[in-house]
Amino acid sequence: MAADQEMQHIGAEAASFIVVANRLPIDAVVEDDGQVDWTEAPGGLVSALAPVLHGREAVWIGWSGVAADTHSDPVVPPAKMGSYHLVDVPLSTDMVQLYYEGFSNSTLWPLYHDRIVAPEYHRDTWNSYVDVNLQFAEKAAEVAAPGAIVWVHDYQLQLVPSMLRALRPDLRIGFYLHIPFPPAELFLQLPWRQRIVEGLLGADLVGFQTPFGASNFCEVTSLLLGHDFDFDANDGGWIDVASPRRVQVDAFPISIDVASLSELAATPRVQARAKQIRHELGDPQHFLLGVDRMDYTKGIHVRLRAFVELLEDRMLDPATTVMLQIATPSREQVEEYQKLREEIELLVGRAAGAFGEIGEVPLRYMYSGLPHEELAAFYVAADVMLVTPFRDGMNLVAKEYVACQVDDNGSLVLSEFAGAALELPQAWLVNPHSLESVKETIMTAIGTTPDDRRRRMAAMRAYLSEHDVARWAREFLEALEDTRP
Ligand code: ADQ
Repeated sequence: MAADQEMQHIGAEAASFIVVANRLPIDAVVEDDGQVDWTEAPGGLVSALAPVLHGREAVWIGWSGVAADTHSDPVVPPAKMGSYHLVDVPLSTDMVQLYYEGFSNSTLWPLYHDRIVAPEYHRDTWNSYVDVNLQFAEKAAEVAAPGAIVWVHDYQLQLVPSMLRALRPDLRIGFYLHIPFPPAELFLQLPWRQRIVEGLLGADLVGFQTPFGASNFCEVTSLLLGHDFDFDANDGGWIDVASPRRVQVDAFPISIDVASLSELAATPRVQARAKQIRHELGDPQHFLLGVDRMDYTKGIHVRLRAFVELLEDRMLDPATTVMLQIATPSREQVEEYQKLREEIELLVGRAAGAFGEIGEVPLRYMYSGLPHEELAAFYVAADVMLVTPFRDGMNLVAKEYVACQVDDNGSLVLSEFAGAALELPQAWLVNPHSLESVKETIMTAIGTTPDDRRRRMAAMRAYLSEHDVARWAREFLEALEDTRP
């Protein structure tokens, strides 16, 4: 579609602020008659950006989540959601398989998460990744006003910054990676490593979750392209002094809407539901909780094994302790995710056989997503939250749990390999590769004094109340606006 037709379609003047992300913030609901309906899927990014959007004409560019060739009628997402005009990037079933399930989730995702499973390197998935990135870049180039700000998100779109720069040199482009950026010895395995680095360097600002991600990126850029970086101690960023545009690289740890989640957790409705949940679980003395997308990076089986061994060792009493794992279905078309689900369900089934009495099963499991308020009630109800990923960019579940402990009660067991560990050192930090240390840490968290528990939780809550998602968005966008004139 030509630029002015696209503008007519979005019903806006050319946009001054553009978000480019793999997914639009909407979900398709397929009705019984095959019609596709849409619901808003607000999420963290939408609420984070709300305060910075005042007075701006904003566009969100992304895929609807429905392959364009799976329905007889064309799949047309709504033109607007909240304050955003939505611009759909239609993807065919082939593209979803190659670009999304293939290169994004079977190559980049495992490579960037420490090779927990082996990444696959296929030329056809790479070629599709290039094609789809170009489609996103072209859409952004079509709708952007002169000098607009474009914020590109995540590992699926790492080529967009340079492609967009080539089409529209006038734009100010920021890129943010939500997952870890791996160390050189891993990243250099990628056959298309240089293309990815050059893709990212099309941005004016490249943001990562942690300083490790930022310094890993600087290192591979030096190794592959010979660029030097100056560290600016004042604002903590690195500047690529070899690039004429002086690309800035920095860490911006993402967060959550702390105030509104704490407010929700404190409501009588959620507090009452939390009590009811404990009651439904048999009013256990200790209630341990895990909440994750079903993903092999999250270390779900590590915490389940630790829990089962603690029961076997008689360190925990199955009559008075309950652990619940809630796992949201995720990437179910990818083989590694199917294997993981089978492995987890086998573990849960064995534990039920070994320790379950009638009406008394210490390890519970739900394979479903929960509504926001219900999830908050589970967080409020849990005595110990187990967050044990092998590698995680940030991990918002850890922050959500802390935000919900409005009485400063509750213990967080947190992997050292989650970005959140750098910000929440008062959690019970644990190495998920060591089953013994996970077991010991669970027991320490359960056995700590009420005073110690409160002191730790209060410190984490104080930190988070100052570092919420609105601050994250503001700091990124201020840094982006401060890059070259
Ligand atoms: P994810 O890998 O998806 O995100 P995470 O940060 O924990 O991981 O966010 C998951 C979100 O899904 C949370 O908001 C959580 O509440 C929600 N969720 C999980 N299980 C749920 C359930 N059963 N029902 C309802 N909601 C559920 C990626 C990176 C992270 C990074 C985020 C944000 O992998 O490292 O923190 O992006 O940048």
